[in-house]
Amino acid sequence: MSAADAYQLVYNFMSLAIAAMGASFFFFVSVRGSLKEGNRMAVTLSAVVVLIAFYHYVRIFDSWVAFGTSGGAVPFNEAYRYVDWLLTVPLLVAELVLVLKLDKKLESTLIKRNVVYAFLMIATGYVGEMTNITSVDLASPRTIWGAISSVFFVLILRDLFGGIDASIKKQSKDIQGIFKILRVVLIATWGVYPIAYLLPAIAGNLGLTAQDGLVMKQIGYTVADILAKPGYGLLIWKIATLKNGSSK
Ligand SMILES: *C/C=C(C)/C=C/C=C(C)/C=C/C1=C(C)CCCC1(C)C
Repeated sequence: MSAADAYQLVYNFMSLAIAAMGASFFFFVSVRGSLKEGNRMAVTLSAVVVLIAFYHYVRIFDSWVAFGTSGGAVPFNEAYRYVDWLLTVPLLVAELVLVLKLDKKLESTLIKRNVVYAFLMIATGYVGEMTNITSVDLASPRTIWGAISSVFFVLILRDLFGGIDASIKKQSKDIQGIFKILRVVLIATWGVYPIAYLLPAIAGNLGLTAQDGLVMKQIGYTVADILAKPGYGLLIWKIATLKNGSSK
């Protein structure tokens, strides 16, 4: 792929992300009013998440354009993504916990603990992201920080899968069904981030160029963000509407 094509491809995905975040913001804001008071919070958080992401994608897009038009002299600012995740990942965890209406004590424990895990996952990942990306050495700082970050990732998944299993079984059949889909979406989309993160470091081992590694990383992060924020928010909304119709 020529450098111009690679630039254009990432540019198009980032542009799509701006559209997806902006459109889903209006959607979540417009549907939240038809939910009962107690079911609204999770959908409100979805709106907040996509609004934060909308703003960051505008900045990400600008930074990509500056990087591309300067022929790489102006570096692309990856920090926008990490600041975005620092804010949105705890909110996404909170959405999932809130929409289930677990008992208050479990709810507050899960939210507090996972906010800390999410913070540590993103912060340690950022340190790794800032290291030399063309290294193919698996013992490089990038992989070591990535591994540390992954420990917190596993702790979050353990809570969202194991920690609330007993409460899920008390929910209606419909909700259990959607919840299963939600968890698959969560693991499939959140799982893309560590893979995308590693691609620049292992591109050489996979027979790809350094440019391919960078392009695939940017597209991986962008597509995962679209699925993990607007896509996930739609499933949360679906659960909230099911809850709306039931007494639980
Ligand atoms: C909307 C943004 C979301 C859901 C972002 C999620 C990000 C992750 C799950 C990132 C995880 C990482 C690892 C598990 C290891 C390597 C470093 C990270 C930060 C990419």
